[in-house]
Amino acid sequence: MDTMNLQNLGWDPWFAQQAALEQGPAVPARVTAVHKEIWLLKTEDQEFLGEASGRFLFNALSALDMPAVGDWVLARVSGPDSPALIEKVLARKSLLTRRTSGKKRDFQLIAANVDTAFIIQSLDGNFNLRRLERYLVMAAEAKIRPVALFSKCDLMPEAERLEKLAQAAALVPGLSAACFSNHTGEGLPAVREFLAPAQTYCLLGSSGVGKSSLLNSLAQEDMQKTLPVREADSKGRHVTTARELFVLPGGALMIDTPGMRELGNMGWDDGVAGVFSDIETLAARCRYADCSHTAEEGCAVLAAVAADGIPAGRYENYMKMRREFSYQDMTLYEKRVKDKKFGKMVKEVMKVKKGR
Ligand SMILES: Nc1nc2c(ncn2[C@@H]2O[C@H](COP(=O)(O)OP(=O)(O)OP(=O)(O)O)[C@@H](O)[C@H]2O)c(=O)[nH]1
Ligand SMILES: [Mg+2]
Ligand SMILES: [Zn+2]
Repeated sequence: MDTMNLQNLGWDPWFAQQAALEQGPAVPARVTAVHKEIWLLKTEDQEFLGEASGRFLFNALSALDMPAVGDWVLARVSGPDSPALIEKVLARKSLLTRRTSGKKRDFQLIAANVDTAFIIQSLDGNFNLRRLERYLVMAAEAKIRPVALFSKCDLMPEAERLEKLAQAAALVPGLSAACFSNHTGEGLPAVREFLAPAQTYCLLGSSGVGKSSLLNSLAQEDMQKTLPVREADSKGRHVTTARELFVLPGGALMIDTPGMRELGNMGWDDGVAGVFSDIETLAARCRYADCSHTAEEGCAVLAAVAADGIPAGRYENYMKMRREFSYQDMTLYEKRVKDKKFGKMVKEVMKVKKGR
């Protein structure tokens, strides 16, 4: 298997070791786009379509097992007119997911094998530290280096920009953050500094913040379509509808994604613990081990909020994510019971009221 030329696409010993254990004619390729049940695959010198082999589908247990943008797969290429058959997804170095809010405890795949996430907010009304925290949690959970980028700095006076940048950088010690403008080009050299050849980057953020515009700026050509935001509320129009991987002129690999409508349904674990390490550290000092940090005596978290050691907004966001998480993590059965109990309670309260 000649894989020398795959290194420009991010191939490295991690994947090579796995591929070496496989026998047969399947070749490694990187997934650059997903369209329902068809995957666009890339090797150094060609692009081709792939579909999942029957055996692959049979063995796939959940959405997590399907190929995502950025994945390395082994595919059997047959002829020029028929799609290649994807036989295996190589173990990922990282995986960006979000939990879907449906009934099933399911995940939506965002991108695989991403090294760095560019978390983008625009300075024209999209700037929000609580939202940034959520994205930071998402990146931490996936074990991906986050970089906070603030777009449209042409719309904001310098003093205000610096103030916002400082607020963002203060969220997590050592967080890289920068402002830029796709329109004036200001700050773009600083963004380029984060890029390295054969490393994989993912653009994350609300619709309309300028993710595709940044891709185009960095590529110095229009790779992706962009559209103006709605004037009334500066909300984006969800122009980008699919995730796709592009090779930038300098050799960096960039995944553009559709703006996310909301970012609920987070996991707890490493993600939240990392981003809210200040609160988690305090929580260990609460008098009661099962302290809910809402009303208890001797709650170190509440004490810190009262003493302005922790901003109230940060505390509220922490508590909100905690609630979401504990609900998300219940089994479907537990949820039903809880919902039923709640329904019953509502009924009883109504009865009491009527009976009065
Ligand atoms: N003033 C200003 N406008 C910008 C900047 N970057 C992007 N825009 C504008 O913002 C609008 C939205 O940009 P897009 O790049 O399409 O946004 P997106 O994040 O890709 O949005 P979705 O694909 O919907 O998720 C376009 O009209 C851009 O011209 C910037 O730095 N400054
Ligand atoms: Mg876009
Ligand atoms: Zn407490």
